[in-house]
Amino acid sequence: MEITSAEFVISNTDVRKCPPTTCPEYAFIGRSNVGKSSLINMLTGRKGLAMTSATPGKTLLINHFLINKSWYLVDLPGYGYAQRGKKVQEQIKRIIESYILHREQMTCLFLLIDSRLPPQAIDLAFIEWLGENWIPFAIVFTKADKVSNEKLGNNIKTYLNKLKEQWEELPPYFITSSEKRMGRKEILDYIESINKELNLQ
Ligand SMILES: Nc1nc2c(ncn2[C@@H]2O[C@H](COP(=O)(O)OP(=O)(O)O)[C@@H](O)[C@H]2O)c(=O)[nH]1
Ligand SMILES: [Mg+2]
Repeated sequence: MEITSAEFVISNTDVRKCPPTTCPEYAFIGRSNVGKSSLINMLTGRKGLAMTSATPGKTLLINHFLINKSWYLVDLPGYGYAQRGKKVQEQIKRIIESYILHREQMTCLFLLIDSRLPPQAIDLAFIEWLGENWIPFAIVFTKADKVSNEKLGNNIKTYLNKLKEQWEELPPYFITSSEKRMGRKEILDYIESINKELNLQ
């Protein structure tokens, strides 16, 4: 799929104030600093579209980007940034959960996982919560340029094996590097196939 237009539309902390359109939405979530905003920029080919930062925990907002005038990419606040303090973390949790549970337009949630690390308890707990709530999701392993191919392969295998302990069927997964533009076509093709099923374009 070609991206012909990508526009920032609105930032929110309240799901009720998200765009009132019925376009399908593809949302990106994961721990702070995992590479959500960089991935959105890489997918759209617009460097400054989503705000990226080397300091974790900057985005506390739900950000909507309209793509090809027909569907949205959504940058969600990152979870699990301990330095932020309990109260703020609770607030972010509420924002994330209300978007995921109540936003009917949300078609698929892309959960970003740092490909350099062994499975993290906070991500596994989040995946379990997604399962309990029947949320359609796919996994995106990020920062693949930062590990050797061997380590990358092993880490992903370990992750999938961990998921198999809980899941009969594994979710779709993608291996990406925003730095190397890796995984771009795969994710965009996946989104396109869902849009087609929804009879969009
Ligand atoms: N090498 C490398 N760095 C990345 C990649 N994706 C993100 N980063 C860096 O990781 C940091 C956090 O990225 P950001 O997109 O702001 O993460 P977010 O908090 O999940 O939105 C930034 O310094 C990015 O430059 C990647 O694929 N490769
Ligand atoms: Mg971000």
